[in-house]
Amino acid sequence: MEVKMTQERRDFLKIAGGAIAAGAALASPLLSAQTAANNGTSSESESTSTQGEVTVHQLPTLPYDFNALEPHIDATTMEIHHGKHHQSYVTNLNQAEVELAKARSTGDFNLIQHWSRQLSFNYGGHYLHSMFWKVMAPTGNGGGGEPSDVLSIKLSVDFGSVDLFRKQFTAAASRVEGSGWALLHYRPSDQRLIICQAEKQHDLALWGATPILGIDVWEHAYYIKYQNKRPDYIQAWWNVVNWSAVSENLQKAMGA
Ligand code: MN3
Repeated sequence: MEVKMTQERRDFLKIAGGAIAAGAALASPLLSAQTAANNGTSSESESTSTQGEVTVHQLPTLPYDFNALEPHIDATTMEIHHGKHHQSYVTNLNQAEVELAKARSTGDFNLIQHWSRQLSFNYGGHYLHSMFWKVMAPTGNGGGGEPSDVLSIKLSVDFGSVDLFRKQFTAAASRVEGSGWALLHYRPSDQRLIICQAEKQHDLALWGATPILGIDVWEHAYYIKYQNKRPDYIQAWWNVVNWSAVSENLQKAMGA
């Protein structure tokens, strides 16, 4: 991997570092995306180097211990899910970024379909898992219970009631075909919340809508404890939903 550090890049990092130190509370995938976007105009002149800046994505730290979500989600599942599955999305995402930069350097775009797909799949995995860890918390210590008043009102307006929201979300999660997610999104075009499914990490994704809550229903998320009983896992999962994190996600998505 050859990534040359330009003066422009060094200057940018100094500025970005200051902003981060000042407490810019951006989730790591969003920060990475922004860093990449802000660097989109920088370029390298040497033909032997990778072309354009490459973001190095990192596995976020789990905000609680592996056993913190028991008995609803077991420690072994959490350890493998975070340390192996999520890590592999981060590793493969970084590889895709480097390979795409190499393709720009060499002008060889023969594998563009493969690496573009790897970028979508693994960025989807990194983004959704980064959110997933944060929208869960130990039961009775941030997890479970009911949404805040403001979020309850929003859910009631958009779905009829909080109970109807839960029913639709549970049904969507139960019936994802194969591996995927149920996701609650904020859609800015009409300022409402909508529920959708995602297959794998990215298929059926909605453009312009921001996920604020999601449940991973890949078998790796529940099979050790629940085997084929996905509905039991989904019911147990409601006990660890961190509603205040969901409210924060909504505020961010609304630009509030
Ligand atoms: Mn997963």
